[in-house]
Amino acid sequence: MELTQERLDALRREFDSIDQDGDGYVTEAELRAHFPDLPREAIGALNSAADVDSDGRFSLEEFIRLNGA
Ligand SMILES: [Ca+2]
Ligand SMILES: [Ca+2]
Repeated sequence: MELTQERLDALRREFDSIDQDGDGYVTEAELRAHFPDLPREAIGALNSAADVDSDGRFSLEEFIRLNGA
């Protein structure tokens, strides 16, 4: 699936809204704060699958990849 510019912009906005301290990375704590109803195991699974470079947080690039890039 090819990402349109529009879709990329929407993902970037979503990423920015989850990245509460604005450091350009989404941590597990920020994910949990943004999705309070998500069970802990789901976030753990999400993390291991999507954290490509295993630094324990999401970059925008990883977030975009996670969402179908
Ligand atoms: Ca952050
Ligand atoms: Ca990472």
